Amino acid sequence: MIRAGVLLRWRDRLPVTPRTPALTLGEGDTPLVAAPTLARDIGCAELWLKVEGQNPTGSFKDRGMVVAVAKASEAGAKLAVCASTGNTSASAAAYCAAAGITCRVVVPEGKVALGKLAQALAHGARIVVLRGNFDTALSAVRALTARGGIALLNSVNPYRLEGQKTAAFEIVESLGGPPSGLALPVGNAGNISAYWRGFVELGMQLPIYGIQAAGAAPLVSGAPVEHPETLATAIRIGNPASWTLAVQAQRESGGQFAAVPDEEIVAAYKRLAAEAGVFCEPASAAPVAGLLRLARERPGRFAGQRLVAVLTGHGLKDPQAAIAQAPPLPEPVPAGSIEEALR
Ligand code: AN7
Repeated sequence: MIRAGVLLRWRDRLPVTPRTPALTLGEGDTPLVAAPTLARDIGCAELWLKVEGQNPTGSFKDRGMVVAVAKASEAGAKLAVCASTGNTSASAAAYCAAAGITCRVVVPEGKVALGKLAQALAHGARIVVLRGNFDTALSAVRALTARGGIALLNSVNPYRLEGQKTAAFEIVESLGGPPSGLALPVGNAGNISAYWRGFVELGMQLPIYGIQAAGAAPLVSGAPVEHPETLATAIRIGNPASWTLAVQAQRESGGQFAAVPDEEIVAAYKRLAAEAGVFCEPASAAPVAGLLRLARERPGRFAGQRLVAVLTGHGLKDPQAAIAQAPPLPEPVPAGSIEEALR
């Protein structure tokens, strides 16, 4: 089967014109995978994992990036830039490569998962490592691109959210209707805003649970966090660009923001891989940790419900996190001892 991609499949719901290039790397159409043991502990009837790590560059960013880069190309852009905790830069680099646009990415020093940097480099983007965190990097590229001539590929680019809303359409299509509720990790808050827009466009209302890491939870505390910290580096963001839209999504959907400590993110990360067979990056386990926590705080609240957790990025994005959580490799054994070693 040839994968149509987001622009072709959802063209009637996207800002596509006859001059928009038919760009695709086969993004979208990601699976919903059942997680029965986690559903049991959350106390819901069904938990479905929307496995966004199966997008071409391994994260949900591809849905919006294909639209943003196609529109930049349509407008004649030659150079594009983004600030990123990693996944945006990998996605931007790949789509810019395919569209023939030069790409530059700005990442905060130290805290970007290696798989993501490797991708951006492989796709030919030049990386600028900025002293400071993601919030500093985003302000810098926003100021730079405001002067014109360079396309900005962060989710403050409205085409990004347009593309990302297609995940909501797919979920409704796959389940044959809206789920009872949806949980997702929140960093810069673009994705929660995009999902909400998707459901609203379908005339559907359901609670959206926006889960943040406890060390980077400005939407839970209601104030920016100057020094965000979490092992879920993708969502190590202290001042989300789409703050207002995210609060609107939470309020109008009847949902909630919640914070989960890193230990609970890691526990959910391990369970997703070991019990559901889905290896995601740490940030992507936050919504499952969040649902488990909300269920513990008010037992029975999800009874009978059909929930969806959005697993935003693939586990291979952050091999260091995976290795840090795994037991050490055992000593090598001679071939003659294999039977004993495998027992
Ligand atoms: C795996 O790549 O911000 O709330 O620069 O990579 O829409 O920001 C990544 C964010 C969740 C949060 N899960 O989404 C970036 C970046 C993963 C992510 C989020 C990100 P938003």
